[in-house]
Amino acid sequence: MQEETFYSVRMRASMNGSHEDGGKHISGGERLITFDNMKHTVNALLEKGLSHSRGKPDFMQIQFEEVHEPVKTIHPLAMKTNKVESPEEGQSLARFLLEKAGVSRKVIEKAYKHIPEWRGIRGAVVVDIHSGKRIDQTLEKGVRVSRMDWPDANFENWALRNNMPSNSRTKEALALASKVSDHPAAVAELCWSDDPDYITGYVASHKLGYQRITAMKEYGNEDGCRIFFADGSEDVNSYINYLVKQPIFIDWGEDDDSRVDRKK
Ligand code: PML
Ligand code: MG
Repeated sequence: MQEETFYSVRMRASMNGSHEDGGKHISGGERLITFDNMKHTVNALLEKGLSHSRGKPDFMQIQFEEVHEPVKTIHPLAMKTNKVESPEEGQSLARFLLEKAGVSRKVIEKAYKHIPEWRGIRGAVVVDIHSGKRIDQTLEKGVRVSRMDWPDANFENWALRNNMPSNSRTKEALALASKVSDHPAAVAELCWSDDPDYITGYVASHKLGYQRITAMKEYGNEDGCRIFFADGSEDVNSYINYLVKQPIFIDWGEDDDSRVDRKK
């Protein structure tokens, strides 16, 4: 029996009004914590939203709620960094990796055609690998993956062993990608940031691990992307419900890093 009570804490910040009123998305954050960490976490999320390269927010919401579902612990995906010379090379590698993960070339190209029109969406878009169509019903909001966290001490061990700076950006992105891929309907994820000063993105899947790509766009560009390619013959509503509601902790162990490219 799980004895401790956990809380989901979420932050979203925007400029020129709230998201609902058409404001520009600035920053978001999701944490899963115990009550004694509440003040610290709320302060950290406040700081995150206030000091952002996308601009100064004039709307912010920070909310917490007790989580009633039992927390599941999973391993992080194994990570690999692919160094590329240009966004063109990065995007072409991303397409190659998506295909390797099980998305057909036709569906990849269909999704890429829609990326410009999806750029205002705050969360992720879910695309069916059979039809190439968007299958979530979340419109401009997108699917907001929440209720996951990676305890600092364990993340710092991971960062040390993987020669990575222990910054929260990678921690949050890898925690999210690991949660997203740990479901039977998940096939692959494609992501790059909407922050103008951050151009590394990734393709992730259960099979390929977390494949960072060092250039996915030009500096100064504020268009991000997050697409979850899913098997639409599975129960997609239960996948989306899992993404939003299932509480997940990430826990890394020494053995987890040999898993890049392993078979599902
Ligand atoms: C990383 O460097 O591994 C993170 C890449 C994706 C960042 C996504 C974001 O900042 O929104
Ligand atoms: Mg961002």
